Amino acid sequence: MAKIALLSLYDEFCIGMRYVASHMAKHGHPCTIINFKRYNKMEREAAPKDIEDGYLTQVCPRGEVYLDYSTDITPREEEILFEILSEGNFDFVGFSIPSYHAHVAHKYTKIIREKFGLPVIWGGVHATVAAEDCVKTADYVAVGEGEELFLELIQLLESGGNPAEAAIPGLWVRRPGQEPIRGESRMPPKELDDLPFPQYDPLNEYLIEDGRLYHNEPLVFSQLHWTYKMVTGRGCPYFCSFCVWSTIKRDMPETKKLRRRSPQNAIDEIIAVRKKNPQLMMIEFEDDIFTVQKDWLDEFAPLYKKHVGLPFWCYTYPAFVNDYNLEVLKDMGIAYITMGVQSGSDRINYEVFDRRTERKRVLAAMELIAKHDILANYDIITNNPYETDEDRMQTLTLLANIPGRFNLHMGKLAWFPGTTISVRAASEGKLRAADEDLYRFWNALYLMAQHRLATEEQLVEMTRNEELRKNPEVLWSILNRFADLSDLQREAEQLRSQTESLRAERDSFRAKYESLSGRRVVRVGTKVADSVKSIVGAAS
Ligand code: B12
Ligand code: SF4
Repeated sequence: MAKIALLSLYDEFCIGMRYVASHMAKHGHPCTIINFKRYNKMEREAAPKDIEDGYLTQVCPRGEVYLDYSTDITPREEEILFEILSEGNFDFVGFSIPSYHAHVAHKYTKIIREKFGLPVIWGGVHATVAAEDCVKTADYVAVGEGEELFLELIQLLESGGNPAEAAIPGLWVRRPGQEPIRGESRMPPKELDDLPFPQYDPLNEYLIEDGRLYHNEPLVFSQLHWTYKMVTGRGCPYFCSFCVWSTIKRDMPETKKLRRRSPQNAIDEIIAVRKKNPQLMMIEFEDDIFTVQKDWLDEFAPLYKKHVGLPFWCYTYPAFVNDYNLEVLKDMGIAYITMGVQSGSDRINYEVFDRRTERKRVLAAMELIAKHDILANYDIITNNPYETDEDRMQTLTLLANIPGRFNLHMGKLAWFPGTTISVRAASEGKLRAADEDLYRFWNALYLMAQHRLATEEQLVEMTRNEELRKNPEVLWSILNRFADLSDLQREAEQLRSQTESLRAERDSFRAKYESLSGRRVVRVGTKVADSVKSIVGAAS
């Protein structure tokens, strides 16, 4: 039987690849999961100018945070990867790739083919939206949902068949010196309940990180240890221009309808996972819009409360925020919720982002979330070359008016391959064309609005201040100072809660001692005070 290694890059969650692995195992082809580096490596620097996909930049009071995944693979980590591949005697290697890691996959695929002579198969979102790029390097590219496709491919290869002649739907085949085979698109599985749950056995997979190998040991440093990320469905009814769905719906319109698992099937997955990992503390529903179907939620909520009851997180969308949904989520134990806002300007949302959600609807949704006292995470897209000052002003005033407890997740517009906004911007000469200096100014104001460092009137006033526009670093120094203070506050809060728990421990120890010994434990300080009192009393 073929031995297969599946590699995830900087992402030990890798839900899609875990689905592929479990489907393979169900059909007699167990796969070894190798997590090459873990999720959440951040560099606090601006994106290197020479990296084409420098689109992973977030903006926060410390400045711009570039999610740098490509520069910290150490020689030892590389060596460990090669040792595993060599000792495992694998026949095939699969990679799961989002676009932002494609450069890492290109590099290692070439090395793996040269060093081990193994065929390499790519799947994942980048394979789906940019197969043309993938097939330059990967031997086989799985476009779309990969469970059935990967099984068919491996079965064919095992039986000595030639994938270039087999016309497997969804499969692209590299042919050096010739045009690649570009497979017809493939319909995804209709019934998600028929798929086995994603392979999840963290103790039995490999993780290469910190210059060493983690295997057969709990990954206590990883979110995977205490959070379980899952999807209860696939697909989204929308097609926002910056999102992967805009590409998929355009290129494969027949393949992408929202499909949902049955509520019981999703609950069974969580129950099974908790048996393997009883210390799980949090469930994260990665569905694009968890609240999209009322009937589904109505059925799911009581099951979740009864059989799971853990705090959870999910995404929502302004059109699916209402009192009823929020009550249900609150009753289920929601910890926090994320909602896309993207821009405060209706023009940008409608005409550029293809999002038909009015600003007033967004604000109403925020009011409701605040009313239910749910912690919110609002996504904002900045550094957008289609915006005018008027659009930016709309975002600024929206941010200044967000009610309730919230965080902002402010990311620069990401030019993912194939999205309608990338295609449009390329044809209009606007790709990566945002005025970075101007956004240095506006982003600082956005953050000041978020953290309530100035009133709406003051912020609007600042937008008219030419000196500040020319020198936004003044604003950034305030923001940096604010970040320092927030860090100190957080530390103080931690110390306070540690002191509290130590006190509680001491009190319970004291109570136990007292009940065992029948003696009252008196604080030393009290005892000394008593003796002083008695001496003083005797002397007077
Ligand atoms: C869950 C999720 C995460 C999770 C976990 C990642 C994961 N892959 O499990 C976390 C929180 C870590 C995450 C983070 C980020 N994410 Co994310 N995430 C998602 C999300 C919402 C769901 C993914 C999912 O599970 N889908 C369901 C599964 C079943 O589908 P699938 O992943 O496509 O897998 C199928 C196929 O692709 C294929 N397949 C997958 N792997 C393989 C391997 C082989 C060998 C084969 C044959 C087939 C195959 O078969 C699978 C099963 O059918 C998607 C949006 C979406 N709806 O897909 C965004 C998405 C993948 N994320 C995205 C982004 C941008 C990010 C961040 C950069 C966000 C940020 N700014 O911080 C970070 C980067 C993190 C990192 N280090 O990788 C973009 C990627 C765009 C792109 N072109 O690459 C997406 C598509 C969102 C979007 N709407 O555009 N994300
Ligand atoms: S609602 Fe979210 S997941 Fe759906 S298309 Fe828009 S950005 Fe993508």
